[in-house]
Amino acid sequence: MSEAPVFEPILHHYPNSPFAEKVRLMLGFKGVAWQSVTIPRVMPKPDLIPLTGGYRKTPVMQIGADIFCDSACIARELERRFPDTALFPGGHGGRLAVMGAWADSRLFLEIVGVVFGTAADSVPADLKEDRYRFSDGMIDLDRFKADQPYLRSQVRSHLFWIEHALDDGRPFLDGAVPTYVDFCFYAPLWMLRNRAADLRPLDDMPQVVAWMDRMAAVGHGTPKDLDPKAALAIAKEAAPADVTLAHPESPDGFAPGVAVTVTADDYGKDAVAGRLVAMSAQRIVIRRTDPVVGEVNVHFPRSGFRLAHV
Ligand SMILES: N[C@@H](CCC(=O)N[C@@H](CS)C(=O)NCC(=O)O)C(=O)O
Repeated sequence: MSEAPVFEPILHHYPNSPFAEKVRLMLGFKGVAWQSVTIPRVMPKPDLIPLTGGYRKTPVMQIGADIFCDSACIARELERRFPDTALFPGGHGGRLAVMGAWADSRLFLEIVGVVFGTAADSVPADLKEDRYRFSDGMIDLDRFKADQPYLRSQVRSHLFWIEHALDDGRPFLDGAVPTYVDFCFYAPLWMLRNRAADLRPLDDMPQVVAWMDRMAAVGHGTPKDLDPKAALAIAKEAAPADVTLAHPESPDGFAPGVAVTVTADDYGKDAVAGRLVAMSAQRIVIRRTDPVVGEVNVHFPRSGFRLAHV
């Protein structure tokens, strides 16, 4: 990628999003100066959609006119731009990515099931409905409520995996210092600890609790609040980066230059349309023009995202 003028990362997020907590801590870990835009937790998100072209999940990172969707893509971009204090220390990137993906999908969704199912009767109607629609019925609080014995058994089973991963006294999951997996595992457990405290899920998990305290101590750094409209103006004034990726490849027959849509394959399946600018085994980059922000690049991970011709 060619180096554009230096912009501080802007995180579009809201306080109690676990995937946002994953990214806030990664920013704190890397000691990166960053700016914070608070977005709504349900649709509509009028100051986010002009940047992403339709992707509405939380969080989204903006750097100038480059927009990074999904915490896995954000992590790789932070590592590329700020390689000191590595999230993926040499030679271990693949293994850490596999473990992180398990926490981002399986562990996250079963903890969502426990947290939202336990709170089903007190969750505001707009949030309940929004999440049901957003996930095509996958996030169904009444079903989660009815399925609590199973969901709690799954979370408990997996909490013991994490408890025992720390048995040799290591302070972090991969050893002496935090790596990408710590942030991925911590985020859903942070949600569980804060929002299902009455269930006392960590009472017999002393090593998990001590590790969580170490992770919380990483902190978020010192973000500066930014007005959403100012973030839109930054994108409009900036030019999207020229992107060249190593290992360009297209097993599915797509080539840079063609018109495509990009869609998450799990939930929040809002298609984003644009012209394919670059792709690799790890990333999809499309260029789109928006009346509010002008030309922007929107970056997605390759894993978990579907490309389609328009
Ligand atoms: N794979 C995505 C998942 C993000 C995700 O599911 N975020 C939740 C909040 S923690 C979300 O988007 N909820 C709906 C919303 O915020 O509109 C990532 O890693 O960033």
